[in-house]
Amino acid sequence: MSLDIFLDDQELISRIQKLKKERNAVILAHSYERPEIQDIADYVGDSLELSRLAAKTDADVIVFCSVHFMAETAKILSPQKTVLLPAAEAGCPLADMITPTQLAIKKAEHPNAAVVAYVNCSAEIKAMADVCCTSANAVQVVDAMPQDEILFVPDQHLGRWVQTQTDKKIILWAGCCPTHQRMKVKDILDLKQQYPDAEVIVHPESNKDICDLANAILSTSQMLRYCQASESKTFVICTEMGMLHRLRTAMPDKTFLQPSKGLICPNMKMTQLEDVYESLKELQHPIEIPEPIRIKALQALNGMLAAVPLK
Ligand code: CIZ
Repeated sequence: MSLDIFLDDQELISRIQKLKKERNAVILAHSYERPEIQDIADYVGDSLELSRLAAKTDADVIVFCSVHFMAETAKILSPQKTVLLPAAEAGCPLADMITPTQLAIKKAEHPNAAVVAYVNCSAEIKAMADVCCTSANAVQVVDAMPQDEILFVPDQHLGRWVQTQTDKKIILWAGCCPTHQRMKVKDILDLKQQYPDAEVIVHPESNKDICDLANAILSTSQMLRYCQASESKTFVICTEMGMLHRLRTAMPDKTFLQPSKGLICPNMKMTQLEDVYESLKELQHPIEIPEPIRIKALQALNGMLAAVPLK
């Protein structure tokens, strides 16, 4: 272990800034990351927004403060760049709920179905899909497919919500995000009693009973825009608690609350300032994807952009 990790935060931040210049690096942070990581990032956003920024930037090194599948998505889009995941162990339980073998079996059971893969999955699963989607564009992507049957992987709750918005037949995969599953109806109703004017904003990875309480069901990037446009002053935000820092930073005059004593994704909280510093200093941990898998995964991501061009 390097003695550098005993540096105080101010010293760490100034060394991170210096190394960033020397390496010609850019720091990206997902909206679920710790506040201090969001604050040092060049950009904060959802996984696809950040990956697209990574592809556009002139930086040689992308420090992607997030979980493994997100940094992998950036590498799929930018193979020539060095993409680093500061906390090597930061994974995603939802992404781990589907393996290539399991998907191959399910595809054989439903030969006429198009496979639509939520971006929260590994490069191998993206490579086996017909197209990818995000929580912001899942309905449009599904509707754009020529097939009437859709095998939607790996999040059952996003798939179930898409089913309420489309005439296509959605075949669900049994995956879920353990963090979103922790929310309780009673906690939201208690907050609503305390703040009757608050709007309840729910992420579509949530259970149906939580979605049923929502004023709006939105991805993280949509939440930001919705709260900015809304005349409401108070919001109950039903997604990982890092999003509250993002919303409070963008709208200091509005109030953002969380049910269930705060929802924390342990993987998203793994990245600390020390990890970002070590990552830039030692160029660790680089993401590598075998080229045949990367090319196929890229086709699925490009398929999504062709179906629903990003604004
Ligand atoms: O893809 C993302 O960034 C996630 C996990 C959620 C969202 O709604 O943006």
